[in-house]
Amino acid sequence: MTVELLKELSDAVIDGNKDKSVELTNKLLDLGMNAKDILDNGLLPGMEVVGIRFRDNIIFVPQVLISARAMKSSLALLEPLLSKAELKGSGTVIIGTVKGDIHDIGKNIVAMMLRSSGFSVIDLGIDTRAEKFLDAIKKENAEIVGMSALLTTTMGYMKTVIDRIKEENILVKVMVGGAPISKAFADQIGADGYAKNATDAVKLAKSLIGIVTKEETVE
Ligand code: B12
Repeated sequence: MTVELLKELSDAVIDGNKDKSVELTNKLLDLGMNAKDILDNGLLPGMEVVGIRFRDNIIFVPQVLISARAMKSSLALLEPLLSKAELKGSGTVIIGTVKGDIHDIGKNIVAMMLRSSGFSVIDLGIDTRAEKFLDAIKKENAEIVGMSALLTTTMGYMKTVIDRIKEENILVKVMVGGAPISKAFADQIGADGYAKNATDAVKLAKSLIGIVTKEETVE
């Protein structure tokens, strides 16, 4: 039954049916499914299909936008549950999507998961310039800055931000992510870490500030 409902939820995201997506998310929560499972097994697989269809020119920007809207409406229901842990004291993370890039679904999930693991997260939103990152890092005395980029044309901007951080000798760990980013790219631009998804982003953030033991650190 829940497997079918999760499949229906994926389909609602694919179809961009916001009302259905919200209804099914609530139904799964009522049935006792935890928010992380709904995200991983319902919403994300739906968005994956949207990505493939967009890539293959089967659907176009307007359809992707309505799918993103459906996904975001469901995420809004999951956020307070994912953020419930509130284990304060892990550290402060500044996060944002870099300049020129407006993709924020993945970045929002990473922010949500970090909050649920006790990090204090300041989300600078989308299309974020280096100055904005630097100002926030200094103002909040942040331990970590996380940058997201979904476009091959914007991923290079991460290096601009890292170079600025180095120029100003700011002591902050940099983690990067987003679909086109790889560990090799992260190393090349001088980031301290890369994570391929939100779960690994949390492990990475913890390892960057020395919370976990060596065996648990992310490659
Ligand atoms: C949804 C979407 C859109 C939506 C965005 C809505 C929104 N509010 O975010 C809209 C319609 C606005 C859009 C616009 C465009 N898009 Co678009 N979009 C997508 C799509 C289908 C899904 C992205 C997504 O949300 N994925 C789901 C999330 C959960 O995954 P994620 O973002 O990868 O995040 C996870 C990890 O990467 C990681 N992560 C992410 N951020 C971070 C940060 C840190 C610090 C860490 C550690 C980890 C981490 O954790 C996340 C959670 O697990 C992708 C396809 C794809 N396969 O990625 C194309 C895609 C990214 N878009 C693409 C393109 C071309 C565009 C446009 C240029 C289209 C156009 N012609 O106008 C514009 C660009 C606008 C701009 N200036 O940014 C291309 C990019 C190609 C390229 N090589 O650069 C893609 C790959 C589609 C394709 N195959 O052609 N898009």
